[in-house]
Amino acid sequence: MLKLTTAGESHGPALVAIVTGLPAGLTLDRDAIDADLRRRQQGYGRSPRQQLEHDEVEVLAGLRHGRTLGTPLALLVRNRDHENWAWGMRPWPPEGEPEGKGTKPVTLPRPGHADLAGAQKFGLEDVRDALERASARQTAVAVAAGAVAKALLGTIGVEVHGEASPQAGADEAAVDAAREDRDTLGGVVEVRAQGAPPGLGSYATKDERLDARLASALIGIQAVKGAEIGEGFELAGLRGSEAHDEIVRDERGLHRTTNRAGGIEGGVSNGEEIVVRAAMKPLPTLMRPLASVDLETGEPGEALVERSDVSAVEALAVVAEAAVAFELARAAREKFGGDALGDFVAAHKAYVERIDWQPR
Ligand code: EPS
Repeated sequence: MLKLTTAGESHGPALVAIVTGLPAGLTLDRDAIDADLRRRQQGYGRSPRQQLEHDEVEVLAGLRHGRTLGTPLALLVRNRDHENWAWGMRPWPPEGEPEGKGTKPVTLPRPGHADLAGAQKFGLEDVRDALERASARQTAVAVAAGAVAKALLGTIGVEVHGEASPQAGADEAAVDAAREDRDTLGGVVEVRAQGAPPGLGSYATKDERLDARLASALIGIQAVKGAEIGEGFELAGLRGSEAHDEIVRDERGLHRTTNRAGGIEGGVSNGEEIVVRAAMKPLPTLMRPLASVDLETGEPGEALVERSDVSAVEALAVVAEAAVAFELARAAREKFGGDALGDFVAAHKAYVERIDWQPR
């Protein structure tokens, strides 16, 4: 089955991803993957780090002349900033280091980051050992994997797109004001998937429920504290007669007159557009730091101040799109199988014919 494993620290040499379970024969487009990597780097309020990085995918295994081999696909995105951190973030102990070139240990954890809990959990004296992996820099390679998932979904007519929600996104004026105040912002993003057939996921267990899986994929992204499927929290305040999507039969088969369920009922896709949202908390690295405690001395102090974003909501839209795409591709691979891409596409075709359904 489709699986993603990633590794990499924010200022280490590179981020890597291994995707297993892809069918053989899927054509990948390097430009399309890089375009998503560039989209992730954009947005108002990003850190100056984004001027240093020019994220591009390198493929190390699983691809031959642009087509997947059905073997593990290994992706790599380099951290250009590693050059500036090499003295502090080398994988091996530095030798012959010039005097004074070590990294000063971080001992003042930031409220809201994984700093304190990470240091306690892993017995770390330098909080940097926790924050480097907890950093959202890791999302770069997850977006590359998401672009691969989108290519697979594209073969069965499924398209996924994420954007910052206009109601709760951080507009430029709000970002400027927050920067002026040395503060940060969060926001809400929305991901929509068109063309997903009914029947992805299942209702039997939480591991199979597509809504639970998408919520987990979204909450699994750094700084996401809430996830919503369809009208989500709003449904709780409606009557049943107002909340559910009536069933009709038209020239495209069985469809709904509304889509408050966000395209998922009982943990299974129902053939309508899949609509999910994620809420991002304000980023925890503050230029005007909150109170903390120095883990070395036990004395009160101010939390670590380090270059960071004021807002990364627009980046989250791309990251959430990738996460949703990966989970939908995983569910589609479960449903339609296929060691060879042709088997996957043929199984999808036979299925939608059997259930007499066409996307809107
Ligand atoms: C991040 C802190 C910042 C962000 C980083 C995520 O790192 P830096 O201090 O190196 O600028 O820029 O995000 C990225 C590097 C990226 O590519 O998205 C954090 O603490 O999560």
